Amino acid sequence: MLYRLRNADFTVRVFEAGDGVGGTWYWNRYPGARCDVESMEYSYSFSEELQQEWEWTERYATQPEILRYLNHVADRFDLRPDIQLQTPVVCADYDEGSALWTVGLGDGSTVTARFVIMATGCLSQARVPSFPGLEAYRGRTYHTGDWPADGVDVSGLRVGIIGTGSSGVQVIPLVAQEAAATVVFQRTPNFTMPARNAPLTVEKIAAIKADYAKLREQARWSGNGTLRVNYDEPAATAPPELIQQRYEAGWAFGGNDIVGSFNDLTTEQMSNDTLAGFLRGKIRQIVRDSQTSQTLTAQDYPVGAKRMCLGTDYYETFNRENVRLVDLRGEPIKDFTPQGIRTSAAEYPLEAVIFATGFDAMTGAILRVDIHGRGGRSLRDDWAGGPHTYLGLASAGFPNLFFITGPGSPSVLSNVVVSIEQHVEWIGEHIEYLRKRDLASTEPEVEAQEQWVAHVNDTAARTLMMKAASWYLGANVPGKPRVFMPYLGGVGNYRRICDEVTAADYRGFATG
Ligand code: NA7
Repeated sequence: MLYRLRNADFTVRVFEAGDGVGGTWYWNRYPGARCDVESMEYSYSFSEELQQEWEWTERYATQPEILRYLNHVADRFDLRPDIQLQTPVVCADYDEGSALWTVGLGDGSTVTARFVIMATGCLSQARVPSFPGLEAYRGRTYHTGDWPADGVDVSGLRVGIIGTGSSGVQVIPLVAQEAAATVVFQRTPNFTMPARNAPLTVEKIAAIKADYAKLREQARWSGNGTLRVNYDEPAATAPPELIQQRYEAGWAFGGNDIVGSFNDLTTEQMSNDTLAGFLRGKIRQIVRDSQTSQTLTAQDYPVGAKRMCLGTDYYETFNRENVRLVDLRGEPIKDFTPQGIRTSAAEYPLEAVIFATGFDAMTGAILRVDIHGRGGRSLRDDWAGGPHTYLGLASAGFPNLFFITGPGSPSVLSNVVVSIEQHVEWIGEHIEYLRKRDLASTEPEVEAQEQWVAHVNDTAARTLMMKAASWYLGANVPGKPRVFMPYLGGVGNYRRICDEVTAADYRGFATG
């Protein structure tokens, strides 16, 4: 966004809480942290030189490699002079008279700006649940989303890990290799696909680079922003042999392409059950202890309704002597004691506890900033019952405020780099449009916004996504309203809608 606006001759300043660039890839430094979208696709397309120069080394890039990439981008385009690090933004107030925002920074100073763009990320507000007794616990504690920069040595320790989402699935096998004992506290079993990560071959890199522009365009108009193969036929009427063959091929290929095996897996429960059954069968084949296997296969929601995880030796790790799985459904955590964790059935002495407990997703980082718009109205109050946006880009009553991959856009249900670039382009063009016409402000019309919110909800309601207590729905944060936040209509379809809004002179936006 900085690069886009600077190229259009705007004065831009970026404020960043961390002491380096990278966002998610700056904070999530836990062992095993890796992207679940393939590296050649999970990268910027805005510069042909950049995409030709940069050499990804693995099918799925590790956190250190992605962080190196983002630092390279910052240097290559000379972005650092306009990025102010170690500067959290605490509040933003809109003044109707001047049509300017006053942004309050962590050090008490303020800046004014015509436009404020929240590039705050969907998964950047790490969350430690409030367990009784936690403050009295004497061991060490870590959160995967706020990992110490100089690493953590767990060798020889008894380590507890709470949470088995994407982060837990990645960190557990590596901790188990170092720690004396690893106790995994699982509330909801996930579905984990083998990543089948491997070094990228010179031939594969060359083939993609030779065709990069075309492949990027294909991803932009796809369902989820990747080059995944999606078969356009339902599992409901497919012969069992074909179903088995596709799933076996998907399992062997690795990654989450398996959900593209049939076109009704996200909408038809019985079709989804065929995939769930297949995956449970694989887990049972891997995990030797029958109780552990049962706990790992007790999913009570459709595949994909909680984010599918990619792992390397995840299920195999539960065959290790030094790993124990605790089923929190059978024995919930009562509290922390000074020595460890106490469940309703036992006390587990632990020298360190890793919280892989996720984030206040989608809205957490936006609402952490105390934002006041027209007439002093508060965004926190306006969104108390769930986020209200038009296209996930802006909210009525908050002129000249934009969200990159905000709630109500495909965001986390897409290759987020594709979605980020689309929003950056759209916002950049809209701001240029206003400047050209000498317009001081823009904001969604309430009617257009509410129609969009209804459309986002209707689209989700037609799928199986509402059948899980997921962070997509805010269900992981006690008291958070249950509203399905990402837009499920597909990346290409969403792009077309945004382009139509632009072509229709920003239909649904009131400018003045
Ligand atoms: P997730 O996917 O939100 O996973 C968090 C995990 O922590 C999940 O297994 C939760 O169980 C568990 N959790 C959360 N609160 C508790 C409490 N109070 N007690 C026990 N267990 C708890 O976060 P991740 O960091 O793994 O991944 C987030 C995204 O980052 C991921 O989807 C990728 O997009 C990248 P639950 O399922 O809620 O029962």
